[in-house]
Amino acid sequence: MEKKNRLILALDVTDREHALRIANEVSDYVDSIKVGYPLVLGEGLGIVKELVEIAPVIADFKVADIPNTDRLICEHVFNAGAAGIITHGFTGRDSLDSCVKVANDFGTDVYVVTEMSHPGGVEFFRPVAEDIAKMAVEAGASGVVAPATRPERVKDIRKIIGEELSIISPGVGAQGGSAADVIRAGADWVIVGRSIYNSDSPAEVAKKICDEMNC
Ligand code: O7M
Repeated sequence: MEKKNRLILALDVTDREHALRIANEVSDYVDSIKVGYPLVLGEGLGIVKELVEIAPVIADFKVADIPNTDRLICEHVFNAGAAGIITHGFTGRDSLDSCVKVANDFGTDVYVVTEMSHPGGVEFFRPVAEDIAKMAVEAGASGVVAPATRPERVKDIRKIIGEELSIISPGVGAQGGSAADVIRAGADWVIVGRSIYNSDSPAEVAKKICDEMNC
């Protein structure tokens, strides 16, 4: 993913017109659009083909299955035009290897969730987040997902993964995190949804977040 604005739009709206409107409005300020279950269950995977005309798409299916099922999911997503996919890591190395292999065949990216941003994200993830980050490096993933709500954890995870992998970081705005703080802690991109798509002026909010990160 080309690093220009450091902002990834989390497009968790559920209908096509709304999704395309928001995506078009903020396209100058985002490096990628993250599409997940809310929009794909609402409109089908075909929405990815439309959105890639506006910006590169990362498919957030938090893939978490056996290697064969993971392979099938990744193939569908990349054939639909996504430039990247988000997977879980707790399913183990063989599952992650399966996703990375498909991504390498397509020339696309895999991002692995380490610790989640919501309060419950510490309950089970905290003790294994570092091990998942290590595994992401060993498996040749492109990057990891780490919480903007806990910049100190982003710092910890950056130490483990080094400089080669990217950190994409959700939790800015609606979940309380600060874009500038988490970029300073070592994130490469922030992922922002509600603060942008629920705003009356999505482009203005996106621009403001980009300006904040100019740190
Ligand atoms: O800005 P929000 O809170 O409206 O949206 C944040 C987006 O990031 C939303 O799509 C979540 O599903 C996602 N997300 C988290 O909020 N926390 C996480 O720990 C992980 C993700 C995510 O994108 O995982 C890949």
